[in-house]
Amino acid sequence: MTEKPEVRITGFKDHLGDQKSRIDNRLEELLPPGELRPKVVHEAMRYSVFAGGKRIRPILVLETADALGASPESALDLACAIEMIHTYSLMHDDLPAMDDDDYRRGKLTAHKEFGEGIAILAGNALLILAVRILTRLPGTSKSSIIEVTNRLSWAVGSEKGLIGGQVADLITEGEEFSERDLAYIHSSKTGALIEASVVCAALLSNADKEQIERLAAFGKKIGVAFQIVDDILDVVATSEELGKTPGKDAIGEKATYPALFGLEESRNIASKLVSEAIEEINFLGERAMKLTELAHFISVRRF
Ligand code: GRG
Repeated sequence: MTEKPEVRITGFKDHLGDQKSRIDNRLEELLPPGELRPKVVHEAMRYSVFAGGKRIRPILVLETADALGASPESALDLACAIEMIHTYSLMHDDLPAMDDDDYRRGKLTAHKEFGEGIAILAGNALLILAVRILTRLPGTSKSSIIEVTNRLSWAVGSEKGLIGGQVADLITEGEEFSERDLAYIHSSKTGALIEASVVCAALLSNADKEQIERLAAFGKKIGVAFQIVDDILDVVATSEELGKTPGKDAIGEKATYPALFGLEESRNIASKLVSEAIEEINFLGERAMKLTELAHFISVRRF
C-alpha cells in the first residue's frame, strides 16, 4: 500500500526536527561559552545563533553529505560553520546602516539588544570562528579543507557572493532595475550561500566533477527560488509568521520579483525553478528524496 502524502510530510517534519537538534547541539559545543570574557560578545553571538532560525543551509549540508556518503562528523561541523556565516550576514543586514530592522527571528535584533558596536563585532567573530572550524574539519584531507574554504570564501565575497549581492541590493534601492540586475542580486545575496552549502558538502565526498556541477545547479536554483519566496512573503505574510516586520521591501523600493513581475508570476517563476532544480539531481535516484522534499518546502514555506 502506498503511504498517504500527509504521513510522508509529517515524517519529513520529524526528520527536520531531528536534524535541527543535531545542528543546535553541535553549535552549542562550538560556540564560546556565554560566561567567557569578554562576556557580552559571546552572549551576542549565542543570542543571534539561537534566536530560532530555520537552519535551511546546515540541513542542506547534512542531506547532501548523506546522499553522497560524506563523513557525518565533518558535514556537521561544515553545517555549523555555514550557519554561523549566515547568522553573521543577518546581524549585519539588520544594522541601521543597512536594512535597519528591529526584529529578526521573532526577537529584537542584536544591535537593539546589545548595541551596534557589539553587534558588528559579534558578527565578525562568528565569521572568523567559522573559518577556524573549517580548518579543522574532522577526518578531512588538507586538500578538501582548502577546496571547501575557497568555495565558501567565494560565496561570501564581493564578486558573486553575499557581499556583492548586498552592495547591489543597497545601491539599487529606489532606482530602476532590470531582470538582469535582479538575477544578480538574488543569486549573489541569497543563492550563493545556499549553493555553497550543497557544493561544499559534495566536496567532502567522492562526488565527481559532473555531479558537483549538477548539485551546484540544484543549489543555485533553489537559492534563487528561496529569495523569490522571501520577496513574496514580505508582501503577503504577517509579522508573527515572519518574525520580522513585513512590507519593508516596498517601502524601501527594493529590487524584488513581485515589484517586477507581480505576485502570481513570481510564484510561477519560483515553482518552475524548484522543478528544474529537482531534475538536476535525478542522478541521485532514491538518495535524492530528502533534498527533493527540502526543495518543495522552499517553495511552499510560510515563514
Ligand atoms: C560578510 C557574511 C557577510 C555579510 C555582509 C549583510 C550582508 C553582507 C549580506 C546580507 C545578505 C542577506 C541578509 C541576504 C538575505 C538572505 C535571506 C533570505 C535571509 C533569510 O534567511 P532564512 O529565511 O533565515 O533562512 P533564518 O532566520 O530562518 O535563518
